[in-house]
Amino acid sequence: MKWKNLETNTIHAGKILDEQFGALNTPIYQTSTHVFESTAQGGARFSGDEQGYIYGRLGNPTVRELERRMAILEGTEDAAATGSGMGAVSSTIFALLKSGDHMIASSALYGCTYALFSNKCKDLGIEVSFVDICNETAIRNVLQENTRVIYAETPLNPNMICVDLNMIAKIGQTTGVTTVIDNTFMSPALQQPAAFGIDVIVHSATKYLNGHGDVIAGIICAKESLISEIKMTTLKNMGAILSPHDAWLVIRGLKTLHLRMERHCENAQQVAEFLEAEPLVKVVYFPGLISHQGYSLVGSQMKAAGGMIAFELNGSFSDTVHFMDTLELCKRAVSLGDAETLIQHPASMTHSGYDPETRRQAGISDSLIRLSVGLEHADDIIADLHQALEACRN
Ligand code: LCS
Repeated sequence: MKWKNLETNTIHAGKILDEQFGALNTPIYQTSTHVFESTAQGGARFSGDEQGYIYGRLGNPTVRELERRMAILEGTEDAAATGSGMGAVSSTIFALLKSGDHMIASSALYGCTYALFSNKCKDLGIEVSFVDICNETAIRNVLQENTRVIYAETPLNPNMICVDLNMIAKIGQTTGVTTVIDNTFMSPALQQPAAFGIDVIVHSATKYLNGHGDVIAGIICAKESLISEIKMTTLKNMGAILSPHDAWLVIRGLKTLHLRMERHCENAQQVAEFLEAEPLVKVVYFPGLISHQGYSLVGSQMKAAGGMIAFELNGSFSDTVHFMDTLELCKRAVSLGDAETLIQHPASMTHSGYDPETRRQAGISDSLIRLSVGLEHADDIIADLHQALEACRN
């Protein structure tokens, strides 16, 4: 059942009722396989004549509940849960593309997605054009007969550039190319790409969806036929499936998604305004600032600006390192979307897989710092940033 408001859906929608015991919380079906009543039943499940569970890699009731919940939250027909965000990206891409096909992707992307597209896709004979994905002409200029996929994140990891979903969807719809958006930085609480006509939404559920820094997981949301194809091909045969326990942790996280996102957004707005007013900070990239490229999309495409900020210091690389090493509350860690404020240096960490020149062209400078603003009191986060900036002034 689906309710009118997302706040209710994050808690209730897609829940599979426990008819036997009436458990409020979804049980963790921690089982690798399912018993058939008869040989004939086993055969009927394999042939598809009878619905039912077979083996954990092909489906699990707890994982299924997460999938149902995410399909409702993203507004797609169905969803498939994966063992990581990269499992979602790779299972999608290899279901949609084969040797000889062409894909258009954003030049800035999460580092491992970029590595997958630039290395493994190439090895497998899939051609990828990396472009400025905000530029409609640049996209149209590289469209080919064999283009099958347009792929982007919005906001882009790590430089926070926002991509116009209407523009991407329109190109996909007029050319028949499948559009894929990684919605990790926003979550469906702030942005629902399917509502703009995007075909496939992928997530690292490790981040905001789970929100507690205790699971690695991914989700693919799309129409039923594509999800079924992904499940029967790349997911089943390449095996990037999610465990029942991890699915349960993400379901638990989802119940507070809307509340957590509200606080992430409020805190990030305050932190971004503080950083922008700081003389030692050269530039702040945050969609909630009027100076930001994506500001006009807040309120139209995005319900709010989110909890992620990127910024650069006025100073050398060693000043950046000194600033980061002086922080006490903000934790030096990759990942994002957790209760704790996390800070990282993309050029040496998440995006170190780029060659330096390509990275620079993708708008990821050596002095860029990325902050995932947590759920602590905003004043404490700002005080920590302030004391670390003071240390750089001395
Ligand atoms: N998509 C985006 C936008 C991501 O930021 C990440 C991970 C992934 C996909 C992959 O998800 P995973 O397999 O890790 O669940 N991003 C990370 C980051 O920025 N820091 O550490 C991981």
